[in-house]
Amino acid sequence: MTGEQDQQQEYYSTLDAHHVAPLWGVLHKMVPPRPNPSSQVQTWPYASIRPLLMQAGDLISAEEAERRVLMLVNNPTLGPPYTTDTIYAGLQLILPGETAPAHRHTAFALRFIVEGDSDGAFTAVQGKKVVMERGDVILTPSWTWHDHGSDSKGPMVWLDGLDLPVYRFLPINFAENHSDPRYPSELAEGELAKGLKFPWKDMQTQLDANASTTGHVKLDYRHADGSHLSKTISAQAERVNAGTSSSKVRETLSFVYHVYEGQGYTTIVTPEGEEKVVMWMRKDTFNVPAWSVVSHTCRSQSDSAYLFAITDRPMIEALGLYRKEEL
Ligand code: GTQ
Repeated sequence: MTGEQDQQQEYYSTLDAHHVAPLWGVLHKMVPPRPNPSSQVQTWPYASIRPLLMQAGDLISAEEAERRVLMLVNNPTLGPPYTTDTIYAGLQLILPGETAPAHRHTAFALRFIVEGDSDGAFTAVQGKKVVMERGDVILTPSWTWHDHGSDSKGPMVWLDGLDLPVYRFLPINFAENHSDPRYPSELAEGELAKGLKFPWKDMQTQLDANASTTGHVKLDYRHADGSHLSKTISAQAERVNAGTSSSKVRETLSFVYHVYEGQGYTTIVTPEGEEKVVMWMRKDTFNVPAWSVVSHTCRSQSDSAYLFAITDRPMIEALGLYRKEEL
């Protein structure tokens, strides 16, 4: 070692004790030339997750668990609550006759119904009992009391999407349990459920009406006043026409995708240039790290594919960080 290196080593070894560190060793990691999400592309095929959920159904009640959820975890780089860098997602199971007791929290939640009869499973949101059907999106806005229940005949499964990773950065989530398992509620349908429930049939009607010869339609879920579903996370739905691929796009957004209907694959090229091809079928879930190039392909020659995705668009736009590139 030269005398100069010795001096540097000695200097660095003194810094820890003063709680300082040299930026010059890590500048390009702190201020990278392009986005560098920590999450990796991962898939949660429903065929492998559903049996695990049903096992959980045998092992623990919804009441005991409070929320009987298998979190979708982005291992190995990130643990819970990360499904992708900014979004938490989990698959929640409610069995006939069960109640997931009422609570409220600062975190915002949206749910996409994956499986279940349309005859009696509900989420009660601040006094409004909203019945859930496959493909519906149900919101539980920040700090609203909510419990889930089911008087239906079979299991009910939905995908939870929450902004929990935000509270790692802003550690100011509050939560409270209600004194009773159920918060008093009355059935809310049609107009009364507006703003809390976004029925799949309405979304599919819009997607189908917009289906063009280009083969790909993407629509954001919006409130009646045009605003996103929440200030943090929101959702979109896409139709990929039979036998076609969507054009390659990258955005500064992270996604958790869920396949409502169809068979195909999504090609994802991460910002580091790694290409992953996710093969999917109905009810599968996968994530897309921010600034990845994405293209979906519907493999069927006769039936279109429909994809749902949770995104962090509201917060990214609000922070002025939204960018899009068409390739
Ligand atoms: O249903 O309230 O997946 O509070 C994680 C946290 C669901 C819920 C989750 C929650 C909920």
